[in-house]
Amino acid sequence: RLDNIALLFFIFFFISIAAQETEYAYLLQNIDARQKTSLNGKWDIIVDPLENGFYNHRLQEYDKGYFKNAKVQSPSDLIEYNFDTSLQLNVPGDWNTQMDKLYYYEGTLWYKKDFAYTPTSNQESFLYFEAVNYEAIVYLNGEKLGKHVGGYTPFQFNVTDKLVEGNNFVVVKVDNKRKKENVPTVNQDWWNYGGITRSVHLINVPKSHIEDYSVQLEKETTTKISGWVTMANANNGDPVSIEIPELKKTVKATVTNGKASFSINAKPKLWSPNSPKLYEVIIETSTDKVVNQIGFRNISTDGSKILVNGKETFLKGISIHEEAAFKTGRVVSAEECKVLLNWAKELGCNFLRLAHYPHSEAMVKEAEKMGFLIWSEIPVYWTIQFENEDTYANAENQLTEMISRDKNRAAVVLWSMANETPESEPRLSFIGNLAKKARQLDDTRLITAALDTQGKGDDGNLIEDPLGEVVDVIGINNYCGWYYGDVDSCSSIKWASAYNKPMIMSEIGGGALYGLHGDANERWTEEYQDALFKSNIEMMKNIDFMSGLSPWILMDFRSSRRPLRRIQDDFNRKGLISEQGMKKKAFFTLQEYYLEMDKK
Ligand code: GCB
Repeated sequence: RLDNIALLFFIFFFISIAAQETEYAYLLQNIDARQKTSLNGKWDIIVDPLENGFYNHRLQEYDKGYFKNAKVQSPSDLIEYNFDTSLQLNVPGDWNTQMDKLYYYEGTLWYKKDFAYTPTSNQESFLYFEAVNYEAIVYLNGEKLGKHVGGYTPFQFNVTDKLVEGNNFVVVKVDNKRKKENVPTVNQDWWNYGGITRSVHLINVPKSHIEDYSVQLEKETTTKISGWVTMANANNGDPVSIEIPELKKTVKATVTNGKASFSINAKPKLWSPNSPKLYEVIIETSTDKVVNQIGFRNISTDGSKILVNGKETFLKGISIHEEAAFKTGRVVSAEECKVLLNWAKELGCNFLRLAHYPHSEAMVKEAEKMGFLIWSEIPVYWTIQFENEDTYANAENQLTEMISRDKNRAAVVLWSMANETPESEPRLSFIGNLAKKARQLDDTRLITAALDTQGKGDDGNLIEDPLGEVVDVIGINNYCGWYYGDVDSCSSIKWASAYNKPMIMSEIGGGALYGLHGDANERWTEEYQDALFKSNIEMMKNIDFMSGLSPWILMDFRSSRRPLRRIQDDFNRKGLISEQGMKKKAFFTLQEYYLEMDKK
């Protein structure tokens, strides 16, 4: 019996350690509107390929790591690191494009930042990271706060009891080593930019504060706005008011067990690509008040059609990686997002596939203001470990954080579970479970995944992957004229589907080096890419169940899979625009196709 008790104790002990390691709170919403201090700017860094600041020489995690930020007290002291005299990097930003020596670096790098803090009574403080690629272990004043895994979603720590009056320091161990069990796994066709790639904030909220909220049109209606607000440190019966001044609506709700639910009958002007109307929504309690700009729209399907606010809408899109034009590297500002978005507008798009991971909140918000419908994706990419439970937990966590952050964004209409995954039973249940989770968290949007697994029917390609059963909208990536088939052969390819569901051609494309001209059958020329687009457009015109497309890709982007000298030079050249902002011929071909559609 004693053994059993000891065993139980150990199990409990390990569960609580595991929970400490990986459990983070809900995400504060719309942090732009919160009182906060920016921790952006120069951070001191130490490059640590051997993880010397984390493990001792016996490779055990030890308590005198670099996170202690120790200083020499007397001349005889031996301390073999010093943040104060170290190199610096900008946050937000990837390390690869900030320092030549770090261009190919994948491993551990330590970041440190000092900041001043003055405590206020009845307040709580959160350290909020918009994204760190890939694994972050965060320490405050030498003490571990926790760990976050996944390179593209936000996370936060409640640091109220850990801040001190005056000087504080935060240290982050960032590790972007690729691992088989990770999401994404070891191979990916984009650059594994490491670092604190998005902004860091210290956010102050009242002790009794609004944690999270959802304000959306109820599924299948356009006149009923409903949702919920969750509160920290609130009492049962506390009042919450939800106000939409422009609609002259205010509803009162009360908190029960930390949550208040509400619904409002209203006739909002609906958000749509042609009229991206946002309303100011004010949520207020006796202690806290938050403001958000929220749009109301409905998204649904009818057979193979996609309906926005009940109206059939063809998704004229483009795929985008979140890389900055001209300087390359990760985007770090709304301005850099706008450069990409303006090009998509010029192309005639009403839709964006934000591939292959959740893009920054700035990207989503700017796109929303401009009227783009958005496909948002988690990096379940190619052959990840579908049989590994930890891999699943990781993917589900990234999905949860993506939905938590963007659930109030009308622009987001599709949650994508995966890209180009190979057919198998474990993969079907893995992605099936993700889809189930997504629907639990948000039943208003459509679920999709990009597939490259079509088979052959009597008369051409046949979409019959069993994953088609799971999703609401089927994405198809297809590279006729590039990875298979002659360019000329594409136009006559026929498609059929085993599912009566909308299909989005989520990728077609081919590479071209801007300024390289030649014959239409000469690879890497603009003429080849252009001919490929023309032939694929002819093919797509014949697919009557197609309801959108997002060719690959708006702009050339860095990828370590693309070494060909003088052509690729570490860039995937399938962009319609070069990384220096030069438009290739195919840009205008796709633009013309979209213009033509508008005339119909
Ligand atoms: C794909 C992938 C995308 C690649 C692209 C390519 O199918 O989804 O991530 O970059 O092909 O260029 O090969």
